[in-house]
Amino acid sequence: MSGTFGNPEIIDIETDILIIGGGMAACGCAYEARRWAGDDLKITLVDKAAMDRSGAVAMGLSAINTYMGDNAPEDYCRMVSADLMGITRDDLVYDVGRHVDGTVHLFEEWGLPIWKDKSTEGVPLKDGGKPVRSGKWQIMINGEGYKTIVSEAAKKALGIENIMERVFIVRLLRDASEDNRIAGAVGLSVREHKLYVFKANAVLNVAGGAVNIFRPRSMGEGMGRTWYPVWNAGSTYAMAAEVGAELTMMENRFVPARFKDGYGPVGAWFLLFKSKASNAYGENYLVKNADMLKDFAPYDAAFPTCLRNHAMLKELKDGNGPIFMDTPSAMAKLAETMTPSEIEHLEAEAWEDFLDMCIGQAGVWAGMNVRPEETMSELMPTEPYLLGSHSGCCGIWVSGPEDIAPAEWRWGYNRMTTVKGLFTAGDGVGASGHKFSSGSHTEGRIAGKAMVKFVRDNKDFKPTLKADVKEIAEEIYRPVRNYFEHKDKTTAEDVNPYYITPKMFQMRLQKYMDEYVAGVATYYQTNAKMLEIGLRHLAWLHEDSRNLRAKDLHELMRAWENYHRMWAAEAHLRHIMFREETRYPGFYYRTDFPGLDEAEWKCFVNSRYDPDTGEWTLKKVPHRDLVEKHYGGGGH
Ligand code: SFD
Repeated sequence: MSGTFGNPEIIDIETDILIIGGGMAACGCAYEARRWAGDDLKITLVDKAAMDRSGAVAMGLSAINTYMGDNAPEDYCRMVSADLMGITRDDLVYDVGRHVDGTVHLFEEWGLPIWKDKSTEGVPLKDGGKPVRSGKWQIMINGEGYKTIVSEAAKKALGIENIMERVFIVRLLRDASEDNRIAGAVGLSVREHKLYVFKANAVLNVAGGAVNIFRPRSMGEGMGRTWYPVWNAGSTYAMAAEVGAELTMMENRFVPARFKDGYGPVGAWFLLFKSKASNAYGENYLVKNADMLKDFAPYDAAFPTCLRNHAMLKELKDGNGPIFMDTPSAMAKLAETMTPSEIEHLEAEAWEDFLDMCIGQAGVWAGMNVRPEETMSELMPTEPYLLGSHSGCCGIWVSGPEDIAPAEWRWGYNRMTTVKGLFTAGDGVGASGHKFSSGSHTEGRIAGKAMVKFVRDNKDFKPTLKADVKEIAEEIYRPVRNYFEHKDKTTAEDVNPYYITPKMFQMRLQKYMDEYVAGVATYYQTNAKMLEIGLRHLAWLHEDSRNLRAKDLHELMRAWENYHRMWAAEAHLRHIMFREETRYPGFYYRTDFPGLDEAEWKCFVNSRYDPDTGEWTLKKVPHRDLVEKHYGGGGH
């Protein structure tokens, strides 16, 4: 690249449907859209990584967290609402619930090994096989190869010639002749000196959640270790916001309590192995702090994830940490009724739980001489993550299913955003968490079907780009020019007054978010004054984003990833600023509004960035329950 100062080859691609991302939702869309499209529509999928191992399921998973089985979708709506403090879209949640089992049956057909109860060993789920449940909604799998299996089906559906890997989409493109209409997207190859300009009739924006916008607990040599994947860089939210799509519940975040340092998931330990967590003195912190949780009635009855964190944080702040997961007692209890070979199998499973989906945790255990049957492990609330598919619900405001969404939640095609032709799913859809891997794939399928209909109904649309492609190319390659123009002005390349490395830019963002926007530094607390300062810093950071440098294509991707992180962070901050209550204690606290305010704030918060004026507006959107709610005993 040296010497060219960034004039990439520009390649134009026209397609009917463009899928941005290659994760669970993207794979679902690819499979379903192809089924409905027949052979006359062109569908193109673009992933910044390699689909076999891209996205949150890259390492694999040991459970599928959403499988209805004998449960009713209405109950699923109740559980999701209870866990997310009452503000969710029942239409969207129900829609996932009624279709998700069909998706899991497909996974099994494609080769995913699903654990079965001994009584129905070898019988597929769809023929009456009984799954091994680790909880009311979760089923156990041998999921090391989960993503490879799911992506194989997507590749087969689309044909390898319609899949582009290692292309990072930087921004969506609006149409020149029709207002508020999507027309395509532009992305850079992270392998070749090429820029791709896509024109499309419909676009699915499914690039995952946002990780590393807050300073992570893992620093130095552990940097890069997080719970949700570091390669979820907020692209979904940033790109949607930049073209004026309405966002919803961006104040919501997820702060998982996980095994310390390795970020190992706790689900199987709590639910399958029946392990218990306590403070340093062996006290059950949920029982001990039950009275405190009553302040958040009626939601306390179901022990939502944020309130469990709230109790844990109280112990940590009171000096009663660390929090321990008592793995030895749990394993000893299970072993009471087991033969030696069954015990050996149990011990293997304890390790496999991590080897299936969080290998780093197995590494921490091995490196620290931890034997789960002998040694307790610490749990820790992590840095915050933005996501819409796991135990969080931030994302984009979408049109609901035709048959059940009330008029105010339906303006077109299922899962279409407020920008015509732009769809989303999985982590992208707001106000409907707890979809997980199977639900995200399902939602991708739902969107895929709707997109085919949209394209057919709009078959005369000819995308024309509002933006000037040459200017965009200049802008996207600016970090490369910044580098080549200035690199020789100092002796240490990374220390240069004329540019900022993506890594340093990221650290600056993380510091602001950590210190002003309720990160771990302040025990997840913030107030209006702190947010004001945080916003000011973000505005300056935005100005400085023009000075990002890229010394190679990999760093060019890093530069734009961090640009996306910055946008997602700003949306998060603005929403927290707007919602004057503490709806999610344990995830974040507005210390100036420490209580729950049902009368004023039992509503969605939606925001929109106007791409023509550069102004953000935020508003309250009335909430309603479509399924009757009772919060006692929900649990998940
Ligand atoms: O243990 C661009 N998840 C769990 N789901 C379950 O069903 N069971 C579990 O056991 C779960 N757990 C869990 C989970 C995730 C992780 C990381 C851990 C543990 C450690 C959640 C699911 O994985 C999650 O809900 C879905 O994967 C979400 O799907 P989707 O499609 O919304 O996001 P994705 O899969 O991450 O895919 C994103 C894709 O976008 C690409 N991409 N491509 C082009 N241009 C750009 N700018 C892009 N930016 C990103 C990515 O490469 C990727 O392909 S447990 O906690 O409960």
